[in-house]
Amino acid sequence: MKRFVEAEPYPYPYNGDLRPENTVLLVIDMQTDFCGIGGYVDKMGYDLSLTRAPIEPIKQVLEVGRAKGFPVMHTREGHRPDLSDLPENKQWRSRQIGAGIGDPGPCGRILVRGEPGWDIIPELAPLPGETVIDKPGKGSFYATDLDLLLPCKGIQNIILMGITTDVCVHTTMREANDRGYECLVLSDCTGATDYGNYLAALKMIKMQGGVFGAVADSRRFIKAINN
Ligand code: C5J
Repeated sequence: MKRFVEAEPYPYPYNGDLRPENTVLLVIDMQTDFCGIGGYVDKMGYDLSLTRAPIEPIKQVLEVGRAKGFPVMHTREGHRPDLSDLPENKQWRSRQIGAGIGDPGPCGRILVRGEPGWDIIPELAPLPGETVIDKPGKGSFYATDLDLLLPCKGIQNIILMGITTDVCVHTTMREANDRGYECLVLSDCTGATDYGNYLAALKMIKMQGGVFGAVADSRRFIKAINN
């Protein structure tokens, strides 16, 4: 049976083959550092309501998706405590905006593995057995084993959620797209530090017939998987 999500700019996935056996729900960087008080994004002075907006819609997608048997994977951006995997220029740039990666903050050392701010927020905590990918950069494929895990599980479709739309979600989607994965970004399950960037990031996906994949909201995705 073919199954499509009412998405833009085309019904997703292109071939109608949407099943728990070939589709992963990928939740990107829902960490305190990106959406919690005292975390990295908060220290930079951005509006936390923008990066917190996707929390409830993601919860709903995960609840239905898990019940239907879709695998869930989570990512966390962070660096080793000795910062040996932190490029000097990344640290330098973060210090320009007053939120130096590796420096102490209200939620521990910023974007450092094992610190409270680096943890996934309790509302979206991974369930036992769900895969968590620790990544040092924006993309979820670079310097991780995601590129091995997905083909081993037979995954063809990636449903992207999380933060931030224009940075880690986009980078991951672009990496996945070049590898031939069929990507869907759920518009209400993602957010950026700037609303204009959020809108632009979603628009970019839909250019050129869906240059990176497609966009739909959580309601349409849930409707499709409930069918
Ligand atoms: C950033 C992310 N913005 N998760 N990370 O550095 O988008």
